[in-house]
Amino acid sequence: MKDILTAPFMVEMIRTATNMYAHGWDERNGGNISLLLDEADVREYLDTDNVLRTVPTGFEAPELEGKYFLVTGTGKYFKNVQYAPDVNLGIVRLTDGGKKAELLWGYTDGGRFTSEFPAHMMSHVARLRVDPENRVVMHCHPANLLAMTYVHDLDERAFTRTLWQMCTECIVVFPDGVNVLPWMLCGTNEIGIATAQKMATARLVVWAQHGIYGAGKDLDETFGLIETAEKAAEIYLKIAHLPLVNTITDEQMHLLEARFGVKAREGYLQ
Ligand code: 2HA
Ligand code: ZN
Repeated sequence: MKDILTAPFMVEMIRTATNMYAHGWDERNGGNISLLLDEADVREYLDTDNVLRTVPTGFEAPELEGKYFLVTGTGKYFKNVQYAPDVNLGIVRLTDGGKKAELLWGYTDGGRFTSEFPAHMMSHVARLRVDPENRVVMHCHPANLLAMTYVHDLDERAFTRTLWQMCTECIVVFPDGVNVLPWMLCGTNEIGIATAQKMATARLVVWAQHGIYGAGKDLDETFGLIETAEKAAEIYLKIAHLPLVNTITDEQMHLLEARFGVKAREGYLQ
């Protein structure tokens, strides 16, 4: 059996959490990540018959039966992941139609998966339905996107169009746009269901006055997705109080669509 701390998925997870902390997106215990693992990869590092503990999830997700996830722990600080991955991260396998999570590695202080586990698992289900390649769900609290939800209309088309207009790359990186949930109580199945519904049509879901969810096929791509939206929100906050002299027009957006082979969300451009 190989050392799990050398597994590419583990190394990438640790680097990503560290980088997110460095970006200021994950103060204290803020944020959480879940990464869907291939069983064959897990078996290179763990005896998958050795279940350490079984934890009820409080929801059902039959589509995820038998699936393995590397997940950040509840109450854990991204800042500390690199120094004690086995305390701050865990590998679980969902069983009993998703109602139970079997711990195979990690959470060595007796901890458990993130309080946002419902939103993560339900979002995995939603994204896998539209993209079988999806592996990552990532949540964090980037300051500019968060700030934007205090001063910008939360209408999804309006919010998306503003972000697209802030950097030329945006429509190329997230042509599916950004969906938005109003403020809701976090950590609940209700916000999990609502997030998953929004994930059916976009890989980015803003939680107003809280943060953002991103989904993607690997950690790098998902990080980059949030990074691009956050950069756009930063530009918005720099210019929102100034007279607007120039913008990226819809005509120019159509040129970007053609040049980069992407299709903007239906009805979002004129
Ligand atoms: O505590 O970010 O949404 C982690 C969170 C909750
Ligand atoms: Zn949060």
